[in-house]
Amino acid sequence: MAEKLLLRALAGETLQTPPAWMMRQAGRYLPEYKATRAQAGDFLSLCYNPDLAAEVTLQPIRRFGFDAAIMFADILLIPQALGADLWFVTGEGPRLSTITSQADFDLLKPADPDVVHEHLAPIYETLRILSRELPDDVTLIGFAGAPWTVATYMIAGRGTPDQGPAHALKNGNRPLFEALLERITEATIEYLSAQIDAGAEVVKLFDSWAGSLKGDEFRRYALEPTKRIITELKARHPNTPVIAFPRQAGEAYIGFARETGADCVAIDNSVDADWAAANVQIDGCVQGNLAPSHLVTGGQALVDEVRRIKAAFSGGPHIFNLGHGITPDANPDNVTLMLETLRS
Ligand code: 1CP
Repeated sequence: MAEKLLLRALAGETLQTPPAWMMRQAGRYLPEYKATRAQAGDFLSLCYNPDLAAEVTLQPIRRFGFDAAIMFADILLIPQALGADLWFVTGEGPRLSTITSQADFDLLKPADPDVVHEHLAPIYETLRILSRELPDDVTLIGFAGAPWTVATYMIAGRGTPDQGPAHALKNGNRPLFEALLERITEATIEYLSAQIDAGAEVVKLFDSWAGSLKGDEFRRYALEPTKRIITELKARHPNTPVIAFPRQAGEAYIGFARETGADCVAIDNSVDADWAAANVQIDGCVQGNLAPSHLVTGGQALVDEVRRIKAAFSGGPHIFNLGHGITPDANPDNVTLMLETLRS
């Protein structure tokens, strides 16, 4: 059997048709996802139910035939494993207990492997089910949030437009901020390593808020923790590729793979594909970068943009994806059109 397309692209091969998957491909734009979620009760119950989490992971594979499946879970399960309270407010998003003082931090659990694994055992079970049930040509992706992005939620207790509370803690109590980042980094290494043991063939680090760190702070709090996680994972699992997604990094995408050891850099849609091909793809595989809004509007504009991105990256290794997650108002028919265009 030929090696899976996604793994070939990650190994640096230039393919005529790039492998494709979508961020948030299991999500609320799919009626079958909404049905399974209703069956689970709420979002977190879905994440911690291995049979149902595996089922929603498989739904977009069955419907569309993507080249990769990303396990269904969330980046905020790590804070919960460390002892933070976590709940989801329907229609609004996640809520967590906040960390703004040393006393808050002291309540967190240590990042010991046993602590992490005890809480996250159902996620590993989801991966084991998926390893058995996925079609032979589909690659299984595990993931975690990057430390800075996870910290922004732990500090503020919710999603924030400008990550203001996290910047305030960083500027006001740097030792505490750095201790929190360190705790998350250690837990993330154990979590991703166990995901690989449970069957993840690739892991991805989501640094969704990397773009709000500039200059030296981008290096210290986005690039360095990513590098540390990848270095440790490569020591334990030398053959497992890592995708890094420092979203909205702009110019800082240049050299990010080289400096962190990532096998692939995922780029958001604020960056032009021709620019990324010239400046980022020179170092290896890139993933991206269709604007999710095209899957709402569809039509000729979608077709033209898929062709343009495919052509821009055709000179090197490329994984076709969106620049960010698909939105709940997207039309599934546009996903079909996207893949037909890409593969024709
Ligand atoms: O009600 C629902 O069904 C909730 C919507 C939802 C979904 C489908 C959330 C809540 N999480 C998820 C799953 C999820 N989250 C996956 C599963 C796999 C897939 O892609 O199909 C993944 C990889 C994530 C990662 C994630 N969660 C990120 C990083 C990627 C990104 O989108 O930037 C972030 C920032 C989160 C936090 C989170 N979880 C959910 C929401 C709505 C948010 C964002 C909250 C905010 O900032 O306001």
